[in-house]
Amino acid sequence: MRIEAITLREIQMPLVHFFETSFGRTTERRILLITVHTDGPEGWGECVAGEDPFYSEESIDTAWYAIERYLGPALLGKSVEKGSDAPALFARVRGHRMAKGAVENAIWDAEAQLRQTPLWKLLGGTRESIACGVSIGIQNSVEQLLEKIETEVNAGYQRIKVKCKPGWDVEVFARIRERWPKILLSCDANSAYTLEQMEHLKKFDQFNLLMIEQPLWHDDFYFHARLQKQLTTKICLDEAIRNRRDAAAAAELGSCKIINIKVGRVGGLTEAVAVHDVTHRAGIPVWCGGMLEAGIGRSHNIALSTLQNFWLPGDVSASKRYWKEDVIDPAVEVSPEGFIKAPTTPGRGFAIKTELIEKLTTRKQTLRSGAKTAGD
Ligand code: OSB
Ligand code: MG
Repeated sequence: MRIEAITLREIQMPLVHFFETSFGRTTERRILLITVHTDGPEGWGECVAGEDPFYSEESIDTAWYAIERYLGPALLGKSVEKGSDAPALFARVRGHRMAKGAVENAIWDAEAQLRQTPLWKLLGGTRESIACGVSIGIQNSVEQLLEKIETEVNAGYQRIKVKCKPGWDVEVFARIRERWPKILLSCDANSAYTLEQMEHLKKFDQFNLLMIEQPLWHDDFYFHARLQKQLTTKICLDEAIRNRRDAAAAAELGSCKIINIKVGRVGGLTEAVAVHDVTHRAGIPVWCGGMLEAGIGRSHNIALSTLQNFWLPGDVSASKRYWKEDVIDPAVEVSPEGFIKAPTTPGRGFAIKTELIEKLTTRKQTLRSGAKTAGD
């Protein structure tokens, strides 16, 4: 496939309900979408970087910069056979993994269309449906949180994850367990604690949580290993795992017993599959995390989740939990038993609602082959 042009566009979409983590509250998403125009199919990718550099160093604006200046020019005019050819072309650029992932995943989408196969099969997926959980943000009151949990339990979701931080943890877990002693329940701290709170974190053990996600620093393995020795609750790393080497290191050090794979956080589908393979060999179960994606990102998450080692319910949930109208057709739906069916059509398996996307677009730029590569 010859890469003829790459379109960057920003769309803005209000969330149906605010989403709050230990690092802040989001009410509206600014999302960077990428279209890779080849001499064959057109591939789409979604950049999962947030509006601000609070989850990781990247934001929608740093991703735009990295793609416009470096990643786009590294691809334009080139012939690439497959999505997995992209990392080598991007290797010169350090970091900017969410930016890289957005472009690489669009090539995977184009490749799958060209080969007339669903993306999930191209990735080596074997599951025809994926198990779904939900991530529920910090609310204004515990009552509001309990109501939200009730809605999601009734909708069939197989695992409930609640965001936590100092002041919104053990009392909240106690109220949840009082009402639902048996549900699969986990928590996500997004790095809200330090080792000085070890005694406090030990109190989490009484609630039979499936895991505690990224309790300590976003870039740490060593102190998580120290903490894991003190807890019976399994630690799951999210932020800290950037690639397959991190996953291997975390497994060897005992920093965690579960890993959350996010396609964007590890730099695209090629690395996500590699992290999957490393964890599978190490006996560490994985699940697919989410970043409040619109439909295109959601479709890539679904494809990844069909791989064998994704046996824990992930954070990939129905479009309607976040959006009044999603940008793909059909929207992502979850069965009453809590599963999403892998699509059967080629590529990402969900059509793009181009008119809606056009309406939501607030800026757009097309890079064409022949442009100069920054740094050359
Ligand atoms: O840590 O998993 C996280 C959303 C934004 C940033 C970080 C995280 C999250 C979520 C949302 O938990 C999961 C979803 O998209 O449903
Ligand atoms: Mg997380």
